[in-house]
Amino acid sequence: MNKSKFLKLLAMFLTIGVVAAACGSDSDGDDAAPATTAAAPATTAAAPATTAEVEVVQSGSLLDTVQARGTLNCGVSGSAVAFSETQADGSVTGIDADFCRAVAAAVLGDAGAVNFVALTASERFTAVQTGDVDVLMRNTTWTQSRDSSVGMDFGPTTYYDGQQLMARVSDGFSGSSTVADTDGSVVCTNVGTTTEKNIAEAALLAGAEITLLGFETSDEVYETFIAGGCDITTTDGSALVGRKAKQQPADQEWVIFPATPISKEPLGPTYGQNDSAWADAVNWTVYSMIIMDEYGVTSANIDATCATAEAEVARLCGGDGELQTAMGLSADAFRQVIKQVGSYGEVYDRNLNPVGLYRDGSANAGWLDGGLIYSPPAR
Ligand SMILES: N[C@@H](CCC(=O)N[C@@H](CS)C(=O)NCC(=O)O)C(=O)O
Repeated sequence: MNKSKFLKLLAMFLTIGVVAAACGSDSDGDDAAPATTAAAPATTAAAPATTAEVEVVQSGSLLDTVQARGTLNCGVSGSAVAFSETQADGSVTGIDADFCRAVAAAVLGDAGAVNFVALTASERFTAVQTGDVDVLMRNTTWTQSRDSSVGMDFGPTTYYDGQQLMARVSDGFSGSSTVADTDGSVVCTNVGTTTEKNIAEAALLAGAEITLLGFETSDEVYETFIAGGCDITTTDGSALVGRKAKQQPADQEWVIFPATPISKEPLGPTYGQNDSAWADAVNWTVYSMIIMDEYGVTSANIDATCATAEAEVARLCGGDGELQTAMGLSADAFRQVIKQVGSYGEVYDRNLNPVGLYRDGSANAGWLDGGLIYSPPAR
C-alpha cells in the first residue's frame, strides 16, 4: 500500500470508525470479505432545544468530508448503456450518472461537481470500503449479503430490474424460450455480479447443463457473444435491452427471454454502512426527485412552482417548514436537484426512453400508476 492510500485509510478509521477489508480475490462482490464495524460513529452533535428540532448530522460523516472536498466521488460502470456511459470527451451520460449529479446538486449545490470513477462489478465494493468513492450509482442490486456481510447500506431503488437472457433467433430461441431451453449452451456473463449466481442456480433448478463463461467487463461479453463464442448472454434486463439497441449486428437477430425475469434486481445507490447523515442526504435526494415527479414538477417549471408552492412542495423548495438545513444541507438543496438535474420522471425518460425502456406498465411507474416508485412523505 502506498503512503497516501495508507493515510486515507487511517483517516477513514479515525473519522468514521469503520474497519474496511478489501474484497476477496475471487472477484465476487457477494463473497467479498466484510467490512467490520469497529465502533458506532458519534451521533448527536448538540443537545436539542426541542424534540422537534434535533440536530441529526453526525460528526465524522462522509457528508462533512464531501462538503469540505467540494467534489463528489461517484462510482459508476462507464459502460452500462443508458445507465452510465463514458463518452469520448470523458463526460459520463446515463440515468446513474444523473443520480450522481443529483447528489452533488443537493450536497454541494453544483450538479457539475462530480468526479466519476468507472468501476467493474468486481471492483465496486472495495472502492467504497477504501473511500475511493463516496457512493456507487452502478447498476448495483440490493441483496442480503451486500447489505450485511459486504458492509454496504442501500438507498431507495431507482430502477426495478430483473435478470433475463439474450440469444440468437437463428439458434432457435424466441421470446417464449425458457431457462430449460438453454441446456447444452455456452452462457457469457460478468464476474462479481448477482447475474452469475442467479443463472447457475436457475439452470440447476431447470435441469439445464450450461457452460458459464465469466468476463470482467461487459464489452468483452458482447464481443464474445457477437463472434459466436457464446450462445447466450445474461444480465439485468435493462442492460440487454440497451446492448441490443446499440450493438445488434445487421446479420444477427437477438431475442430476450424469459418474459418473466429469473430474478429480482432492485438497482439503486449504495454506500458504506453506518453513516446515517450521508445515507439521509443520498436517500432524500432520490426521494425529492420522486415526490416532485408526483406533483409534475420539472426542471422547466421548478422556479415558477417554488414561487407559489405550499405544504410538501414548499418544504422541498426550501420554504416554510423546510427540513434540509437540519440534515446539513442548504435549504434549497432539493430545489437545486430538480433545477439542475430534474425529477425522477425527467431523468428516467431522458436516459431510458431512447433505448426503448418506458415507465408505463412497468415496476418503475409511480405507485399511483400501479408501479413501485414511491417515497416517504417530506414532512
Ligand atoms: N445488477 C447486477 C449486475 C451488475 C453488472 O455489473 N452488470 C454488468 C452488465 S450490465 C455491467 O454493469 N457491466 C458494465 C461494465 O462492464 O462496466 C449486480 O449488481 O451484480
